[in-house]
Amino acid sequence: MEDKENTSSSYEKLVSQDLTAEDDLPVHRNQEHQVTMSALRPGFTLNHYKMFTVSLAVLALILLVVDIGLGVYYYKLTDGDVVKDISSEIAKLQISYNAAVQGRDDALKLLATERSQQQVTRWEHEHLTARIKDYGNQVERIQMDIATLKSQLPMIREGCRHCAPGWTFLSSTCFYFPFASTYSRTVWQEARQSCQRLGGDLVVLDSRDKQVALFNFINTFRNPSGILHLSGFWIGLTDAEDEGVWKWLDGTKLKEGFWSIGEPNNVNNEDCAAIYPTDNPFMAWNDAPCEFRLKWICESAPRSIG
Ligand code: MAN
Ligand code: CA
Repeated sequence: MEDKENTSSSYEKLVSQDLTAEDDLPVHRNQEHQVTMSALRPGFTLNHYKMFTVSLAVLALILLVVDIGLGVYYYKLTDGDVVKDISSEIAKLQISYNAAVQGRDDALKLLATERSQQQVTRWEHEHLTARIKDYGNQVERIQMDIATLKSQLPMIREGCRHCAPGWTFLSSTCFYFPFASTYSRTVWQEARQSCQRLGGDLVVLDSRDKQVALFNFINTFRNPSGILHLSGFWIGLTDAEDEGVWKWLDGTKLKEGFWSIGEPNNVNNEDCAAIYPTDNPFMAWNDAPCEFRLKWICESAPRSIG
């Protein structure tokens, strides 16, 4: 109360002073009056403070509400369903990612396996192509063999009709070729007896047809690395009775001989003749010592056709 009275009296003093001074300073009176009123009016200042305080309180309340709201929102973000959903989504994405990586690795392994398999298939293809070519060559050879055997069929069939088992029908005659390993080379006389035991005799080559037929046959057994004078086959021709006079076993004299160049030369008391596999069917005979051990060829008359 004392303050209010002091303030009120001070205010009255100031007003009276102000009114007194108005006459002395007429020029600046209104201006100074305004400044003094705004700065010193006590009722207006108090309201202003009250309003200011209320405003501050309201602002504080608003900030508090906003703060609580942010807190709630933060709680929802950090501990609420949204975070849970995001974590769950991340976990799902991680699983999907792991599955995709696993799938990629599996696909890479499969690709490597497929490439390896493709390489193997390529090698197999090359190998099979080479084998097919080889088979083609074999088929050609087999077809040629079949054609040869077919051409020999009539001869074999005829051989069965006209010759004893094991004998070959060639040039209208039955021949026996004791070429098997069970027959070792032997002297001329023993070869002849062997043929006789089989029902024949050593071969008589008294025609070009027979000479060519037998020459071709023995040439299939030619051994170029063998010893030449041991590669012959005894035939039924000898000059043992009369040197230089060659006779067949049936007693007929030789008319046309198919001697090699320089033969017969009788260089070693050579009274027996043999046929050799050479390059010329009409130059294929040699006279050799009858004690030489050679292979031989037998002949027998065919059974009559009928
Ligand atoms: C060589 C030649 C023939 C002879 C034989 C066997 O091959 O001299 O004339 O018959 O040897 O001695
Ligand atoms: Ca000779």
